[in-house]
Amino acid sequence: MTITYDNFSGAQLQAIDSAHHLHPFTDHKELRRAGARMVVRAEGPYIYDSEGNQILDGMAGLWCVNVGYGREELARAAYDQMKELPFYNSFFRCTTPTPVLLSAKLAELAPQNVNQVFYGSSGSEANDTALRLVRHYWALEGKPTKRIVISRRTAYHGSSIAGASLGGMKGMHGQLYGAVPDIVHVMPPYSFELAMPGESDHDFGLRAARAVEEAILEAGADNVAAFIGEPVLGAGGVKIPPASYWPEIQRICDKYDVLLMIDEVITGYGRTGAWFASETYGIKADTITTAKALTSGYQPLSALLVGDRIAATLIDKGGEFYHGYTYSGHPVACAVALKNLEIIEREGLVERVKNDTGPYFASALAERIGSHSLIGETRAIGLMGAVEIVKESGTRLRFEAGNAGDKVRDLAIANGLMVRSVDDTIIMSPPLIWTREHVDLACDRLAKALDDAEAGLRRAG
Ligand code: PXG
Repeated sequence: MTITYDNFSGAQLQAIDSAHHLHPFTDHKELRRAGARMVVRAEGPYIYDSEGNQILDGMAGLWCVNVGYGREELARAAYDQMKELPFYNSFFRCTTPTPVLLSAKLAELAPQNVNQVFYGSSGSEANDTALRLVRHYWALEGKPTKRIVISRRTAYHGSSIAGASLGGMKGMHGQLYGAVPDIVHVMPPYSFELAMPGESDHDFGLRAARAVEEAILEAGADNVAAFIGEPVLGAGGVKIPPASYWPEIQRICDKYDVLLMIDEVITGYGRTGAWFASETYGIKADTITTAKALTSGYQPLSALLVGDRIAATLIDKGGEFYHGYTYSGHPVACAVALKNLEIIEREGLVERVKNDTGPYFASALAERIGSHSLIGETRAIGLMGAVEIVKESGTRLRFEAGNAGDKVRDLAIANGLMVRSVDDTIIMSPPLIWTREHVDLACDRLAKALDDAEAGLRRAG
């Protein structure tokens, strides 16, 4: 059965989409040739397309729908708030109740030294705020030369000019035509490709962290404002750092008085089995960027969580901070966030990921996917995971054609599992409501996709 939306068929909507809609991160000519998949509704852990296919959503929308789809309570929270007060701004000494209450809740959930919140509508906006804030902090402290931010290659920090500049995506930098100055990029902690033969995970983690120290020494600590990093590199391919990495980064940043900007747009609100991955890795952050799962994607909202050190200077010495967005502290988005956090708490989703589904997901990937002849490595933390596609299992040898990831992804979707591919890495970040049964189903479908892909990949070489 073809599901219709209002009076349009899926095919009609696709045609109109091709005529007028410029999609993000898309080769438009290619999309117009092929047409877009039309997702028309969703329930719990499943999405449904206009062809009537039910697909298990291994990506939680886009790393965000942590409480799953079809939550009446979230719709109700938005509806009630829209009726009461759909919008009022937070400028000019005004405020509204929901961002106030959400700020208190976030201060309660955040690490101890983090107690202030600045709102935006996206992760990109929040990182723009973070960048302005750390540089402003040093200027207010009488150290205006501390401007450089150190980041990592393959990091993703958003798509605004500041976000793309902070990020380490080569293709994006190629189209910046003038990045924000004073941002440098070092190696990411990606042992699967970057560890040397025989190098232990521990030693590799230290080496990757010391690339940050080298960058600080090269620039001069007096010129370095901050290090920015995702606790686990997400869009770059779920690159999980060795246990030795973050403690060494912390030591280095403390030693040279370099602030720590932690980007938890993906890892925030339970993804790694803690409210924030900063806790998972014992990181003492000066700023924590969050968005996505703050509302489980039901409303666009970001919250930059600001540590006491920066906040004290900003408040005591800063005067007016000339920065903010119309929708900073949007009352409806904040109402939905409050209800979403309540659901996560009430259903114990963070604990479930930590104690049950997270460990189960890691072992299921390792045992049931890791044994496949196309797999070089599987890794997971909480409910985010990756599998590396290679020519020979247990090696790093890639297929020359370079599109194995896309092929397996397409076959996974055809088999009823939504995943993402990053080069030849398949990544997953499912809703936190997944049970062991959903993990099993995902493994069945991914294994089938690998089987379906194998002959073609080997033929192409
Ligand atoms: N930081 C991180 C760590 C992110 O993952 C952003 C910032 C930017 O957030 P906004 O809300 O401005 O998009 C993100 C976003 C992908 C993909 O392909 C990932 C993101 C966005 C779009 C696509 O995996 N992450």
